[in-house]
Amino acid sequence: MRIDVVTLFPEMVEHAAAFGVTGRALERGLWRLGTWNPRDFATDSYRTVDDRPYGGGPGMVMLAEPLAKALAAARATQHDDGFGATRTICLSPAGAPLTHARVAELAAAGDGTAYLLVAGRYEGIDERLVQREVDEEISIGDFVVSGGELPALMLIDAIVRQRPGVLNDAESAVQDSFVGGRLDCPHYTRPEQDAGGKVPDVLLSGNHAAIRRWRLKQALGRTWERRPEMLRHRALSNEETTLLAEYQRERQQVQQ
Ligand code: 9WO
Repeated sequence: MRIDVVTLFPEMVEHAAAFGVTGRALERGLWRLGTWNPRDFATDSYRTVDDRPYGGGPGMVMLAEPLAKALAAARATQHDDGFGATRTICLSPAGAPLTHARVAELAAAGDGTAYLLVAGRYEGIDERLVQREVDEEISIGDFVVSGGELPALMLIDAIVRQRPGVLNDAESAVQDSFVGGRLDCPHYTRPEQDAGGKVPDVLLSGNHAAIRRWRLKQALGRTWERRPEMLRHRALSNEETTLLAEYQRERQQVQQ
């Protein structure tokens, strides 16, 4: 898989992607990153990439032409490198909300797939560029940030960590919790006792069946407390129903 990003701040994307799981996967050749600066495609001596909005108002709008040229150069390179089926995605609060299912769908593409992400700056991008060149708009949440780079990096991280061979076994296990439509259980490490209290006894018991049940119960209980709508979207197994009922009963006892 190859991911290209059109951005006024290519170093920001390259630097952030070089850390941790995404960086290790880059080094191992499990994906490739390209960045394209629209400023390099501006034709005037000032290398202008923005202009004032028609209709007036504050701020500046990204010019369509340097963006279109950057996108064309990125697609040509993707094609020359043997990547087909490019999908162009713009990061915008007006896009479709990103979900685990959406990430899984994007990550399930073949090795020969390339994505082209557009990260805007200023007040926005000329709408004609979006209409002509962008296949889909994705939002990572109902808030506004200063540019599309951080949302693009979040999308990249979420996709790359789902690619085959990227996570080791331990890392993969953590991820399974959200895939299962519930939140993760609480985690503890040394020391057994600190100012915040004691580690739950069951985790020190060595009883792996009891530990698994406790973790599943905590995960279901937290999901019920914090994100009840997640539980309405899936059926619970008999074991899960029993564990959640136990959690709810214990919670009631604490409150009385
Ligand atoms: C901003 C905006 C606000 C309301 C409705 C639609 C909107 N689109 C954009 C937009 O595309 N903005 C560009 C990228 C230029 C300004 C900074 N940008 C941006 C992207 N801010 N916040 C995001 C973003 C992207 C994905 N998920 C959450 C926020």
